[in-house]
Amino acid sequence: MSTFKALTIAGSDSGGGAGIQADLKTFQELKVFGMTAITAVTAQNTLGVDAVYPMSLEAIEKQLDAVAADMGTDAVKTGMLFNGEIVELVASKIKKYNWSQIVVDPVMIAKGGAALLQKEAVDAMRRYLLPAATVITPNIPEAEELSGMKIKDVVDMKAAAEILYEYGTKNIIIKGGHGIGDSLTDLLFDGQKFMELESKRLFTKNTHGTGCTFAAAVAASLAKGSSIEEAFQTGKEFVYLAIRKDLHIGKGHGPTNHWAYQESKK
Ligand code: PXL
Repeated sequence: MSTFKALTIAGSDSGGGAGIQADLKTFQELKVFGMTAITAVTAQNTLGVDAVYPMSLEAIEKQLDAVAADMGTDAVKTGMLFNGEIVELVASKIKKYNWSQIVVDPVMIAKGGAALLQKEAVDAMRRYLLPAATVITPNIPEAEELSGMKIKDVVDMKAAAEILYEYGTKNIIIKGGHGIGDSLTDLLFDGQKFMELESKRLFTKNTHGTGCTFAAAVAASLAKGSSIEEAFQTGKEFVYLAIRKDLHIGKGHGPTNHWAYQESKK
């Protein structure tokens, strides 16, 4: 059996629900060997982010070079990149090492409002990272910021996906979790056709790290050779179950349940 590998380039969440920690847990559950390049260390729990400590560009570069020099990877997932210089560095390394299967989760703001990407870095993301991406996975507020348009419904989500496609990303997945109503639609656009996955909306406060977890599941699936449609379905199912079987940890927005997906397969 061959071993598939994925590299996450993201921030560390001391609370274990989002960021690097969510990515590694998700890779592990999907039987993909996880590697990391940490862009920032956050001090946080389910109540919020207390502090953010970005790593130096040199430290990030050394991590990426070390993984590339010896191990290589079948997929890359990017999460919290914090500033424009880090965005540019990551885009240049993806190109240099000819990495493919690139999942860009354009993380911008934590639930409590802490900035995980500086405002001026959004432009760098559009310019450098989107053209390198196999798929980007914004939620509705992130898709609004990147596309420059307001999104109220699925028709708007489709229009925003078409705008984002023009930035050179091969596939766009806009997640509908920030919408309203009892059901929600996640949307995939590959430049030609749309695929919609609908589900019941789950009402719980324990949704910390859902975006990271979704993108990590997509990256793990692509690492294993799945099509983008299959990866989209796996990501959706993984996160749906992780929210439905939530763990009730901490007093605020708790983490999701990363082992629910595998338990459902037993
Ligand atoms: O879910 C977005 C996110 C990504 N990365 C890190 C985070 C968060 C949200 O809090 O802390 C490190």
